[in-house]
Amino acid sequence: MQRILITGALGQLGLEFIKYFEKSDVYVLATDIRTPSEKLSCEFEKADALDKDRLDQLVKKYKINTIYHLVAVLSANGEKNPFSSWNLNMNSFQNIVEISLDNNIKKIFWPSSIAVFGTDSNLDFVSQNPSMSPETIYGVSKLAGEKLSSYYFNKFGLDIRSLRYPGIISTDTLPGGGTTDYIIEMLNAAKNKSDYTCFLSEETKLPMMYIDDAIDAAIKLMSVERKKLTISTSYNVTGFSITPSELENQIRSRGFDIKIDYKPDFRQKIANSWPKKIDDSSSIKDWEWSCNFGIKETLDRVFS
Ligand code: AKB
Repeated sequence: MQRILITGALGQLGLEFIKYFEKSDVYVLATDIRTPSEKLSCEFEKADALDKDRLDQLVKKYKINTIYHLVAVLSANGEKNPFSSWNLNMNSFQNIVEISLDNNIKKIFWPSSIAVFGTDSNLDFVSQNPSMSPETIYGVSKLAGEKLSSYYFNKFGLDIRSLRYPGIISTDTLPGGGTTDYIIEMLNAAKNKSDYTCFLSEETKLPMMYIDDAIDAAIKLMSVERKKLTISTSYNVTGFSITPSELENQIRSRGFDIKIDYKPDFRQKIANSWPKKIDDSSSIKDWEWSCNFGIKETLDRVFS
């Protein structure tokens, strides 16, 4: 039986993984530095991912054999304090690696991001393995984690699996401190019939993915035989690409008449260094990834 530890469980992805696992036959221990605002459907322990001893005790106590390590300071928040962001992103990663080696953890899921690319990467259509020069501390830490994942696999056989997530769209569970957050803010503004000021310019195209596809992709990647995986860093995945003005048009075509202004801030520079479109053919080939939610399906779900 899978006995899963989720770190950073109260974040956007964590809460959705908990919902997903509720329907399946696995044991889940959720951990976070925060306290849940309502009762979760699984066991919860408050834990700081920088506290290696505490995590190690929990892994032993709950006989964990699989870890979803989701703790991270995202791109925009990361720029406010690069040193503490690096510390959290990398040292929590290293803690999970050491604990996994000590406790014979079978598999780890660790999300990477489109933030690993940079203006050297042919941003119009980013391939799986282009030249990469991330411009945020978040991107630098994700790229370092990718390289370490490959190193630990080759050195110790440690099975870390990873996806380079684009912006993830969920309106029930909110992200925090990302550059792609505008899409969720604009959708929620439409739902709440309130005005919205977008922090990116109208024409900023970025790749996005509906939350169900994000969860589905991780579960698929985690369930495939390791020998099928040709990439030991992180796989490109994508749903669809969209600009704020295209999203605004889509929202209007569904009858929402909200006022949207554009006032790009420091996050514009981050977005300018990120891909417009992603080539996810390696994921399609290696583990039969397919996306179910385009913009239409995503908006049908968001506004249902
Ligand atoms: C962010 O905007 O920082 C994240 C990401 C794309 O990794 N949503």
